[in-house]
Amino acid sequence: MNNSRKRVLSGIQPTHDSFHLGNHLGAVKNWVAMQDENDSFYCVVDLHSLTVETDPKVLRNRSMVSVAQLLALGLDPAKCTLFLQSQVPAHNQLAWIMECMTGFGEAGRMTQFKDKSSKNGADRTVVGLFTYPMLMAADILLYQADFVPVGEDQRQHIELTRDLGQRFNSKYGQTFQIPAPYIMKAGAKINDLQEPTSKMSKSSPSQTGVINILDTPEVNAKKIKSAVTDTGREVIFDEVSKPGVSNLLTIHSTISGQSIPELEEYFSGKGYGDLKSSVAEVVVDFLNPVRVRVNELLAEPAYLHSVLKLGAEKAEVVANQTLKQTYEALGLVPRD
Ligand code: AQP
Repeated sequence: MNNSRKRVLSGIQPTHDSFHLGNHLGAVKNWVAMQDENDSFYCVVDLHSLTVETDPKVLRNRSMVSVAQLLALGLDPAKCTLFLQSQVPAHNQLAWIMECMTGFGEAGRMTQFKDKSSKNGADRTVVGLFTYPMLMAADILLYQADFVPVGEDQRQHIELTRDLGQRFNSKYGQTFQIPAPYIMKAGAKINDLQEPTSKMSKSSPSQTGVINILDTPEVNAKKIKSAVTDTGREVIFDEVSKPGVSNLLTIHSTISGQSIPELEEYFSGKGYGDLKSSVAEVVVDFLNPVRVRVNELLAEPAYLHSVLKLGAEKAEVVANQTLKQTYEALGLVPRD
């Protein structure tokens, strides 16, 4: 292996029957772009998804659908290591160490925890949601990752991971690489089509503003054509006064590769209806072959399992090495 290659780690939760366009444009698109030049580890973080109670059959199915989507979106097991988090036990083992390094107040300040727990109320919020960022820190630090490609919403969790890694290194000696977030400007936050000031989210109470990768072209085109737009008529990128139009332009630009100024020029003199039709066309053309490929892959479960087995074996070599160093640094007595 070329030693100048950087180590990359990222993960995605199998919390829904389909990923949405925000997951792809904010995260997975960068994973695909980074697999050629870097030593990349990508995992479906099924343990994280246990913070939401799910029927076991549904969870198993969603994990496999997630893997199929990642492959269909362009991850290549010959170029990256693709695995399921639960198949590499070192994640849970390092998570406990991270929990013992994190202050209670520090964990309570995580905005994702505050948002989700305030929506559900204390009695329906599990402790796992509180410790979620420490498991995420373990996911990242185990692989000595240089970069973590994520959407903007995950920036705070990466900051915590950096703090925990630095804290450990300064107390117990150099053990962890300190990772940097890798957040592309374009696509870092795709917003809900009906509420264009909130992020598109799998757990959004209404799915009418969420473009699911596995929905039919008709459903997705209809959602885009019903997107909320703004006052005025001009197609101009301005996130403050035109959040709906700006979100549609971002979606178009990140998929078509045309820059925002090019698109503004193209749509000058045209209306919001033209913009929506064009976005619908670009999105549907992009998603159609992905959906077909996902269905082909799901018809080959043995292949999907073989990809995951190989991925877990490769991941475990790196993860176990880091865990061993961590235990030694802490003074835990080795068995052999
Ligand atoms: N709207 C978004 N725009 C850009 N990036 C996004 N991501 C999520 N939503 C957007 C990025 O997708 C990656 C995987 O996300 P995840 O499923 O692990 O977690 P999430 O952020 O919790 O995704 P959701 O859709 O919001 O799920 P729920 O509703 O279950 O919490 C991450 O890199 C994330 O930044």
